[in-house]
Parts: sequence; structure tokens; C-alpha cells
Amino acid sequence: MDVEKLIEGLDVDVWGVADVAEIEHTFHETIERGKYRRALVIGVRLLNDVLETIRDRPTLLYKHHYKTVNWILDQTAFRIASRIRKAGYRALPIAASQEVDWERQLGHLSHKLVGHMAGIGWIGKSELLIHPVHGPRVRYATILTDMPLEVTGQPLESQCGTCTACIDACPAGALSEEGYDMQKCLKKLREFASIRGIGQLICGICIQACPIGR
Ligand code: B12
Ligand code: SF4
Ligand code: SF4
Repeated sequence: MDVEKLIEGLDVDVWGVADVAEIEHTFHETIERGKYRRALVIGVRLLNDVLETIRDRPTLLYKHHYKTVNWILDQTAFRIASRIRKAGYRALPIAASQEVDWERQLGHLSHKLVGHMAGIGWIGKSELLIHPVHGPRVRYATILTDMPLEVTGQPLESQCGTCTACIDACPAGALSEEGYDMQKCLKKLREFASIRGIGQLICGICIQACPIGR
């Protein structure tokens, strides 16, 4: 079975397949080594109109959109995993947004890393996965499987060039040409989470600032 068949009729805007052998050393210890061969990453595009409501802080509309897209991704990953299971293979869906190590701020695996290795995009100066068409305006989930899916691509070179829009826009000073300062970003996100009705570690300013995909 190919990926087109697995995602038929589902809300998937972007997808790619990476070789697990190259990245499984980065997975959380709950994921058994050698059990899976492929990582199928799926992406759902965010809506411009929602992102345009973000100026200097996350809005309630963005918070709801974030939750809705995560829910769609998790449902879709489950449905794909079920199709894989019915075809006789293993499948482990990894949530769009779930932390497993709060001290180090880690998920079970990095969707950005899977996407990067599958050739979906590059890691931009914002530290986000930048798709050549949709930019950072895509959220992701991953399905691990032993189904022998074809690996889709090679990591893309950065095409950020001289752009510094995300660096200039970040209210925490967390972005620079030298890299991303997670502690500064996290501090700002905690501040935003305390705004009435937000309650989530979200921001969206570096997504909204990127000219790619706007
Ligand atoms: C914890 C978490 C956070 C934390 C910590 C962020 C961080 N950088 O680690 C906090 C709360 C601060 C945060 C903030 C945000 N997050 Co967040 N977050 C996550 C989460 C749940 C886990 C990330 C994780 O495990 N990071 C650990 C580090 C080690 O990995 P990484 O940076 O993802 O990947 C790098 C390393 O793996 C490294 N690497 C390590 N080993 C190797 C080996 C090889 C061979 C290579 C090449 C690379 C490599 O390269 C990778 C690429 O940079 C993911 C969902 C997920 N499971 O992926 C979402 C996720 C990364 N967040 C996302 C988003 C959008 C945000 C925010 C914009 C908030 C918002 N939604 O409004 C900000 C953006 C911050 C920024 N500029 O990066 C999206 C990114 C989408 C995209 N297009 O890139 C994700 C993927 C969620 C999703 N379902 O789409 N996040
Ligand atoms: S999520 Fe907000 S605080 Fe964090 S890097 Fe992006 S713009 Fe800066
Ligand atoms: S805003 Fe510019 S520098 Fe930042 S990720 Fe997008 S293209 Fe790259």
C-alpha cells in the first residue's frame, strides 16, 4: 500500500516519509529501538485569517485553531494507523503536541526532525520547519510503522537567505543568527499562557512573521 492510499479522503496537506534508522537515537526511551522502519509525517496547513489576528500576542482565535488542528492531526494519525494495522503492519501514532519530558521540553520524537529528514522543508532561523510553499504555517504529527513505505526525500538546504523577519518580530529576543534560545521563548510562552483564556504554551508570532507561505 502506498501513502496516497493511506491518506485517501483525510485532511492531509503535506506528508513525507523518513528512514527511522537514521533518527531513532533521538526518540524517547518508551519507543522500542528496531521496532519501526519508517516515520510517516503528516501536516495540516494553518489558516491565514486566523494567523492575521496575532499581532503582539496569541489570540483566543489562534488558541482555538491550535487545539482544533492538533485534534484533526491526532484523529488523522489514528485513522492512518488503523489502516496500516488492517493491512497487517505495526503503527504507532505520535501526538501533534504532547510532552513527555517537561524538564527538557521534549516530545516522544521531533516532528520537525522527521519532516526535515523526509525532505518536507528546512529548519529556518525561527527554528521551525519551513515548507517551501506553506512556510511555517503547517502543524505536524507522525506515525511510526514497519510498513515498507518509500522514503520521500533528502533534507533541504535552508532558503532563509538574508531574511530576518522572525528574529526581528520575536518579543522574547529568543531568535538570532546564532540560533534559538529555548529558555527565553519558554519564559514568554508561560507569560502568554497566563493571559485569561489562553492557558497554553503558544505564541505564533514567528509563524505570522515569516513571508514564506503568507
Ligand atoms: C516541547 C515543544 C515546544 C517547547 C520547546 C521547543 C523546542 N524547540 O524544543 C516550547 C513550549 C518552547 C515550544 C514552542 C513553540 N512551538 Co513547539 N513543540 C514542542 C513539541 C511538543 C516537542 C518538541 C521537541 O521534542 N523538541 C526537542 C528538540 C530536541 O527537537 P526539535 O527542535 O523539535 O528538533 C531538532 C533536534 O531534533 C535536532 N536534532 C537532534 N538530533 C538530530 C539528528 C539529526 C540527524 C538532525 C539533522 C537533527 C537533529 O534537529 C531538529 C530540528 O531542529 C513539538 C511536537 C513534537 N513532538 O515534535 C512542538 C512543535 C515543535 N512546536 C511547534 C510550534 C509551532 C511552536 C510555537 C510556534 C508555539 C505555538 N504553537 O504558537 C513555538 C515556537 C518556538 C520555536 N521558535 O521553535 C510545532 C512546529 C511546527 C513547524 N512548522 O515547525 C511543533 C512541531 C508542533 C506541531 N504538531 O506541529 N514548543
Ligand atoms: S514562539 Fe514567540 S517567543 Fe518563541 S521564538 Fe517564536 S516569536 Fe519568539
Ligand atoms: S522569517 Fe525569514 S529567516 Fe525566519 S524562518 Fe522565515 S524565511 Fe527564515
